[in-house]
Amino acid sequence: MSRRALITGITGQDGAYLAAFLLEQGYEVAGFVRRSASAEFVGARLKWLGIYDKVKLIDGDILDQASLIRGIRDSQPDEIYNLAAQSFVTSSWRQPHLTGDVTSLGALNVLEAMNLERPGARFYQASSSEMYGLIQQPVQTETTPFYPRSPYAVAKVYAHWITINYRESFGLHASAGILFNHESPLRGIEFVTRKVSDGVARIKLGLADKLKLGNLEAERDWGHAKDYVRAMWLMLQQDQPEDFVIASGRTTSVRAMCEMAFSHVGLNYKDHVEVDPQYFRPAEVDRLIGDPSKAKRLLKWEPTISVEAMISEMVDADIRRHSHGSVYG
Ligand code: NAP
Ligand code: G4F
Repeated sequence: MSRRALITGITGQDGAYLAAFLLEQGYEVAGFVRRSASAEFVGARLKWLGIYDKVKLIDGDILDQASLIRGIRDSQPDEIYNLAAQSFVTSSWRQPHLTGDVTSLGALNVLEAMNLERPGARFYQASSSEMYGLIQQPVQTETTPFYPRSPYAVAKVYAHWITINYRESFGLHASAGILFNHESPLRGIEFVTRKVSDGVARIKLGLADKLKLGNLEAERDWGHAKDYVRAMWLMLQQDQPEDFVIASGRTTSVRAMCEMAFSHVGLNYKDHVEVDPQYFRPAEVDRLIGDPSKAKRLLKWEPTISVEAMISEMVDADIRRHSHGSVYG
């Protein structure tokens, strides 16, 4: 009998790639979808990957405890991946309460529902390198202290610790992956890599001439979402639940990432990128770089896609998208 997985946040970047990966492994995959007035746009990423009809979508919101309990009772999952969040850092200053509710208490709601209905299942929490914030060590590991710098990051610290607490209190097989930034052609348009790949495509096609960005000196440890969802699954295949840093071990500035993206289509970023202070953050995370040694050792996980290859893929996908007028094509 095939194993069953339940994903919160299945309509997001990671949810879509994880669903595709689990289907390839022979899982039955279900996911919570919140009600939208624009139903025709829901599941666009799943459609782009050609798996919309292969997953079971369940009405549910991680703020609605009863919907989670019902969804878990009905689908009887062996593995539960909690990916749902208000995940855009900038929005977390504009909607701090909502971010706290969804990103921190949402995780508690999923853990509680699992503990009530399916305590033998395995649980994955989508923790974030944003928790390191004002970094306390030059290279971040599983033991580096957190210093969150946004309402989003503060909420993720709560979700991280409540996962560990439920593991220690109730013996749940609950693991947290501290994932560094990961991107893809399915990345939301508001995040910097996709904003740049989309901007490059528009400029190349003559639809725009300038791209306005914020802090070009920020540095991130970027990887590809396809590689990172594989790590989520590997964590739940371990006998013992544990927490892991998932990163590439290399950091790149926003400026250098722009250079890669523009030069991929023969353009110079200096001719098109303008700094606009409206994109500066009230408190910035200047530099992140993770040490994935533990994941390499215990999970045998390694990233396979370089930041250069990923940015080129994203630019090419956005050029196709603008040429065909489709959302993700
Ligand atoms: P994403 O594209 O923003 O997806 C977020 C998902 O959460 C969407 O499916 C969204 O549904 C869902 N969601 C939001 N509020 C919800 C609610 N109240 N009830 C149910 N679902 C809700 O994020 P992502 O990049 O895939 O990231 C996945 C997870 O990993 C997030 O928790 C994020 O914080 C975390 N993370 C991401 C990265 C990264 O670099 N991507 C790194 C570390 C950690 P709608 O489609 O309806 O909006
Ligand atoms: O792409 P970003 O918005 O990602 P950020 O803030 O690092 O958060 C992402 O990664 C986290 C993992 O560390 C996740 F937990 C989180 O959910 C999300 O997926 O910004 C990256 C950097 C920042 O330093 C920002 O100030 O790019 C800088 N930046 C410069 N100009 C910009 C822009 N960011 C955005 N979004 N837009 C700009 O115009």
